[in-house]
Amino acid sequence: MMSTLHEAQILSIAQQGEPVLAQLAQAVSNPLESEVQTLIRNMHATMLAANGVGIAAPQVFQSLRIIIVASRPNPRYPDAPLMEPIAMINPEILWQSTETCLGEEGCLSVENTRAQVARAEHLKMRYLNQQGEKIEADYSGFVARIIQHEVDHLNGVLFVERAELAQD
Ligand code: K2U
Ligand code: ZN
Repeated sequence: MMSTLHEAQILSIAQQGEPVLAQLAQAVSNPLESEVQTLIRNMHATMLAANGVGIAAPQVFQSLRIIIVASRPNPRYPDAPLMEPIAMINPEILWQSTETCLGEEGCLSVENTRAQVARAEHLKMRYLNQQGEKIEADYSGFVARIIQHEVDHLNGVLFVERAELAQD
C-alpha cells in the first residue's frame, strides 16, 4: 500500500441501519485522483484501528466501489495468511467455484454479531489496483471470504443477510 506524506485519518464506521450500507455503490471513474488516493489511505487506517481484516468504502460513508483486503492470522482464523493489504477499485468477481465453505464472520458495521456464512472457496477477480493498473488474480480460502464479504458491502448486502440459520 503506497503511502505518501499525508497523515491518515480514522473515519467513523457506518452501523447497520445506515442507508449507505444498503445502497449499490458507484464505480470509480478516475482511480488516480487525489480524493480516491486519500480515501484509500483513510480506509486502511480506519480498518487497522478497528482490527478489521477488510473494509469497504460504504462503511466509511463513501458509496464508491473500493475495498481493502488485509488477511492476517486472527483468533477465529489462526492459519489465515498474512498478506500485504490490497486495495481493489471497481472489483469484479469473474468466476467463483461452486464449492463453498462455511466459516464464521463478523462485521465492523454489525457490532457484537458473529454468524456462519457459506462462501465460494475459490474466486477469479478483476480490479484496478491503487496505481490504476488492471489486475486479474485468483484467491481462495479466508482471503476469498473477505473479498466476498467486502464486495457484498458494495452491493448493499450485509453478512447477516447470508447467515446460515443455526443448525437445530
Ligand atoms: O467488512 C468488515 O466489516 C470487516 C470484516 C471482515 C471480515 C470478512 C470476512 C470474515 C471475517 C471478517 C470484519 O469485521 S474484520 C473483524 C474480524 C476479523 C477476523 C475474523 C472475524 C472478524
Ligand atoms: Zn462487513
